[in-house]
Amino acid sequence: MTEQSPALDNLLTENRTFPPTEEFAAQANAKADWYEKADADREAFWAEQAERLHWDTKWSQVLDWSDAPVAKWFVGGKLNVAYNCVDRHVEAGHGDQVAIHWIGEPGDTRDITYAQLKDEVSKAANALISLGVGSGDRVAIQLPMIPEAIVAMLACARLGALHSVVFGGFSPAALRSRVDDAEAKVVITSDGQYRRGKAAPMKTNVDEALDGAPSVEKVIVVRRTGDDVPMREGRDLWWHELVDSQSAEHTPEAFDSEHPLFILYTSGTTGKPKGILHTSGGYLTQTAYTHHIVFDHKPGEDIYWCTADIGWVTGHSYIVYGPLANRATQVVYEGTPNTPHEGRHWEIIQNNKVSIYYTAPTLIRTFMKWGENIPAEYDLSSLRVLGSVGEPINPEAWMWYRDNIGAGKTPVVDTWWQTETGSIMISPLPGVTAAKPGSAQRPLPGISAKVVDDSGTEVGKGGGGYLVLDKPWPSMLRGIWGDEERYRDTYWSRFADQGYYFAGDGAKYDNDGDIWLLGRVDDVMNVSGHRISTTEVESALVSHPTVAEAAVVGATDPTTGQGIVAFVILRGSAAEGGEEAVQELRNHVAKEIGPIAKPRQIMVVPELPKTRSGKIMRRLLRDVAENRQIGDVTTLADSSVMELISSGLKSGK
Ligand code: 6R9
Repeated sequence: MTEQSPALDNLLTENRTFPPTEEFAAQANAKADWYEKADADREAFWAEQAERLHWDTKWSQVLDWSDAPVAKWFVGGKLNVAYNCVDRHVEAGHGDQVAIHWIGEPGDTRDITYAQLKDEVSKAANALISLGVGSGDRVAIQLPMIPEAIVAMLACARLGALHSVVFGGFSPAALRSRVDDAEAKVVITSDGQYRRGKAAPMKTNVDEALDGAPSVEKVIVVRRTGDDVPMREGRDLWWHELVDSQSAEHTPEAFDSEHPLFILYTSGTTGKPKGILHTSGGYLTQTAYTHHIVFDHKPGEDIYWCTADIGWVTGHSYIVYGPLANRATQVVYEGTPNTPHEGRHWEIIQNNKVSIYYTAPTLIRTFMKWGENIPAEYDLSSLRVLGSVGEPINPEAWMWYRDNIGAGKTPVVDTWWQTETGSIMISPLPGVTAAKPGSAQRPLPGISAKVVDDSGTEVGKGGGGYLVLDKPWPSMLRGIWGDEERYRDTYWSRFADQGYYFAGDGAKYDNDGDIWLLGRVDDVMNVSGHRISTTEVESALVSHPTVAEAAVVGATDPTTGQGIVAFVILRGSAAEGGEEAVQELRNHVAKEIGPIAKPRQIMVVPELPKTRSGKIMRRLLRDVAENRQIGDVTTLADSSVMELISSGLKSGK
């Protein structure tokens, strides 16, 4: 019998652990026995979590999975999502509590209480009604990080209209394809946006995008930068003229638990963007539940800050729906982290006494590159929970985060989830879990995930393979807008026999059975028959003191099938690189995780190509490594990065 090679090799070991302090554990929202309790009766557990919300009509059945893979949660229940996020807090006497401390990039600020938010959302809802928007209609939103973005989303939710939020910087073509696919009736945008200290246009891009768009009847324009913009007669309306004059009275209607809430497009690695569809009751239950236990959030006490853009699912679930359902007071910041200086985030934390901070590894690595002396200048003692999302966090970045931002003692939660999962699925629980740097560790109580091999059989401890979700969960996607076939194909066909949801990520169990995420399976490298994850090699590179960021790809190799090509950004004085530095890094990887993972080639680059949510686009780096024409760059945060990389390499830098 020949031994079957593993779906994914397990190369990196990590022995550091950080158990919670007694003090934290004593006050934690999460309880250790919830895992068992949820396993004993999952539906009863979720029914209990759904009680966090106000239901106008109670459900008659927790889960209907008879039409799998399309789930129905809290069947027969009725609720209004916006009422749950706003009105009920006002009715409970918290109208004067600040919901949003908004901070504009140029330094202007706005504090919005729950009572004010209720008025704003009601007025915006009345404005949309005046334009003929009703239940089931689609509204596209392309706005910077300003309060109107949140108000617009909640106004749609209040009316049972679906929002489709598009990143502020997306090109006209990207906006247009999303508007067309969803057949949006109304588009909400702004005159411009502040980016890196400058006002940049937005409305002109939207005009270009919507030229001849068949579904669009009205465009609402928020004034943000004050720049002159052309307004098209009969189509375009100013937000302040339309919304401000509306009545602040609006009675929310209760919608079915499975009423659609929003569509959010995710590009995936290739092909046409997928319009991920989420519905109401299950989505709000799980976003509220996870925000409560994963961040240990205490309403009225904590100041919460999630740095995501509203155009990313993280902004939907952990700026808008989860936190507002839980009556959070949160910071919303409009701008970039280095405007006007590299301490901006720490200054905001200090001045607003932020206690919970949730950001992405890409930003943490950027902060590392800028140096720990910058956060050291600020008082960050208000922080008590730190979170990470979007990519695997390298153990060294995790340690840096805890040591330099969390004073060496705050819990760090590495939260794994996807646009498709709607909410956090795998994460340590602060106050419960002994944390390990770089590991998302364990599915949350009520959630089930496994690491399986090619045949769908669960791998043992120490084994690597594919991450699957083997049981339905309340905030799961209900489909891809307009394409049910693609929904089944993309997520449910790979392990159809077992009925597992295939997440597209590689993962492994360590010897304690904790889960480690290893990057997208499309990026896995095959070197002489060894299946090596990009994450492990990148983490080994980042653990070298000269490396700020690293991305690795597999490039065709005549002898080994694929060879590992690494792109690295070096720190400070090391930045020049040179042959010696590169040799040292190759040896460092071999020493950390074994000779098989030693990169064939290391290229020193000034930047890496990233999406707007900060994910490295390895596909484009593979094009460079294999000397191909560079592919589609439309979802890059900064499309000039690829030129920068290619020209630097050609000139031998
Ligand atoms: C929330 C979000 C989903 C993909 C996911 C995975 C990667 C997200 C991660 C993580 C390792 C984490 N990802 N969080 N990988 N550890 N904590 O990012 O949604 O933009 O749809 O991306 O992001 O690859 O499959 P989305």
